[in-house]
Amino acid sequence: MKIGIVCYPTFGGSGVVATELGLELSKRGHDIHFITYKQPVRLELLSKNVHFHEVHVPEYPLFHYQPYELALSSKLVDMVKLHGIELLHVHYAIPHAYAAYMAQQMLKDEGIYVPIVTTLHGTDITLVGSHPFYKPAVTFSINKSNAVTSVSESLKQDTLRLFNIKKEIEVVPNFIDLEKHQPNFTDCQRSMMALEEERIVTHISNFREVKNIPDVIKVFYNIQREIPAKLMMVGEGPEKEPAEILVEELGISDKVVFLGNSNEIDRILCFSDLFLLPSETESFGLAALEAMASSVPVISSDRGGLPEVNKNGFSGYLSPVGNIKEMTKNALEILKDDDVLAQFKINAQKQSLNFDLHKIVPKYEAIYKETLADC
Ligand code: GMT
Repeated sequence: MKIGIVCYPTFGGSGVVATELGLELSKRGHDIHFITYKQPVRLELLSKNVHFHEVHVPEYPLFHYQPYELALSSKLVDMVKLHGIELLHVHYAIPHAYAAYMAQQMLKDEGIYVPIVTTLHGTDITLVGSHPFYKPAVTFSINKSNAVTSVSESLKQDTLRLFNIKKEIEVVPNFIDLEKHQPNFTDCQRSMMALEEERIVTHISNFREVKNIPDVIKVFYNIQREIPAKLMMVGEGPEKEPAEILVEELGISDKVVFLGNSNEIDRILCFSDLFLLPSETESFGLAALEAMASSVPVISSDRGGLPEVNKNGFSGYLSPVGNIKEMTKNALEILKDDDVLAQFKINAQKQSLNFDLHKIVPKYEAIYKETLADC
């Protein structure tokens, strides 16, 4: 199939999932066209059947806001015609599903029909999309998509609760390429980061408010009072600076390393002992899955789709949002004892097998085939 993928090309989970999906589909013989404003971060290598088409939005002083949706829908029309793209898979309702619908209508006028598959990732529904300013457009775009998927059962239920949805929503969980997380393939340089006796605790995110960054630091603060430990903070975002200040105030600057955005997540996870994700909500928690695939147990909140990913008492522990005391207790239970840690590491990796890309990607392929057959 010739598939156009529209996503946010940034470090966010939706862009990562869309990119990994496109790459795997290309390996399975499909012709993949990424259409977005920048080359997606994990799309390092373009190949015979992986293409990238950049959406340009010319700066014009008359426009207070440059009309990205317009530029995107025009680009979609051009690319569908030029490359014979048969189906558009858009990740994130705003504005991708909306722009795709406009492209579909424009193409219809020229006698071309291109169906749209929309994947909901979470923030487009729970945090942004349900805002009254966007709600009518999001509801419309979802209902007009030919097929709709969500990355967890929890997100599906949120979508049905928050919007008037008339379309069937199929849950297709996020996935992981387990080969990329094989310790044998990674050059694990633990000694560069910590002393032999120190446990390494890691947090990876885009440092937005929803991630509850202060809770990451508070839990780590409690951990390092009990056992030797280091904290790796990976990512960039608005909450990073306040986090650096909090670390300074707590007097633990020598134990916390801010690494910024990284394309070498597997290398960092390779020397990590525990992953912290105390978010206010997560529709899925891809970062937690990546940690587990690298045999890193997870201490997370119990919100959204996290209980579908992290199994309490097996791959890590779940706690109510903000319960620093319980998160600390559980983290120490895992970290204090070598044998307990070793068992949780095995379990975490085992749990990640449920999300093996070889199991999940065929589900998208089946949805594409069904959608095309229905047109
Ligand atoms: O979590 C973020 O801030 C990024 C966001 C995104 O839009 O990329 O992530 C969302 O989609 C990911 C991929 O499906 C999920 O793993 C994240 O849980 C979800 N984030 C939230 O729901 C807050």
